[in-house]
Amino acid sequence: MKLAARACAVMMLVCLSGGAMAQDAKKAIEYRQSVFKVIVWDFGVMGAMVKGEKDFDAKDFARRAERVADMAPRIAEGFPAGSDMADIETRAKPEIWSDAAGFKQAWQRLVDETEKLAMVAKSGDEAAMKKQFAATGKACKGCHDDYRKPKS
Ligand code: ASC
Repeated sequence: MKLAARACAVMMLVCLSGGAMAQDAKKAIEYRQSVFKVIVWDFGVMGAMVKGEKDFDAKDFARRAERVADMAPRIAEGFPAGSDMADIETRAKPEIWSDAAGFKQAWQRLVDETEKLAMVAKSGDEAAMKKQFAATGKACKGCHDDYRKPKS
């Protein structure tokens, strides 16, 4: 192959793989944002019950706690390497990738607290459920404080 043709082929491959990576990053961003939306759907209703804005329904609370515990482990999958590079504006801080160990720890804390919430909710003990809901909210907030940019 002539040098020019070879250079052209290499350039095309670079562009194609770059496009595929951007596509993967976009999919990961859509995935993680969807997971957070699904979590907030249930966590919001539970919060309204805890705050007394909505009647406390222990059974419904437990059903939602199960859902949240099922979603939380998925979060980490939504932040693969390179998904900070997409040309898409998000509130994800670069520390998610530069401090991957810290991010993993904060995420694991959420997973643990949501599991505990689902467990406690099975008891139907309203006070215990409210207490563990607060602990779970703290795990949400802990990660947001360190790894999420404030709303602009
Ligand atoms: C929510 C919600 C969060 C957390 C956080 C807890 O209901 O949407 O992000 O709780 O505010 O402090």
